[in-house]
Amino acid sequence: MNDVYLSIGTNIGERYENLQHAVKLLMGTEGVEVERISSVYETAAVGFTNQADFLNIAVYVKTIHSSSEMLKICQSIENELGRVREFRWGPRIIDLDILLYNHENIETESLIVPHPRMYERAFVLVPLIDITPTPENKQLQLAHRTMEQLDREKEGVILWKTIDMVDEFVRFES
Ligand code: A4P
Ligand code: MG
Repeated sequence: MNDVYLSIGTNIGERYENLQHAVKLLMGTEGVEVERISSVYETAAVGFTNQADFLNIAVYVKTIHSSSEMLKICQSIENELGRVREFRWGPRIIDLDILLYNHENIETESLIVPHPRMYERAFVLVPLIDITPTPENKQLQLAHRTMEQLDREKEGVILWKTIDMVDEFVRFES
């Protein structure tokens, strides 16, 4: 089994429902086990800043799928939720990014892992740290160390809903 960390973000429509929908689709994917989900954070937009705040979470899954298969699974979930790509870093119903795949460094035309911008982004690191209380590889240790230097509130990351268990996440109604 492979250990994969995903970052999921949304800033259009019913944001919490979008996250739930994406996680339910992940849970329903053969060969994918959703092991942990972070709390939900409301985050100021980074990159193109003139857009609505996001909800962001991180998810830890175990999977039999390769990294390129996982990318396809993420993209098919984005499509299923009706994501339309207007411009880079623009508003989105849902965005699923692969942060880490085992502790591999991957660089293909369609996939770069660790995600190239993850260490600059509190909206990625804060949820990731939630689900990795004891960081067991160098990439996760770097995520923890980087976040220790940052002030999450200054970075525009605010706790929106505490989540302790996967089941609780998919049951909660916003
Ligand atoms: N791709 C390469 N590596 C990966 C990876 N590790 N995971 C390729 C997922 N995809 C990866 O992605 C563009 C291409 O990246 C894909 O074709 C894939 O082959 P996309 O999802 O189509 O487009 P995008 O999301 O607009 O681009 P990108 O570069 O993924 O954007 P970012 O850097 O992820 O930024 N602010 C807040 N607060 N919260 C957010 O969630 N998200 C973004 C998106 C900007 N600002 C945000 C947030
Ligand atoms: Mg993306």
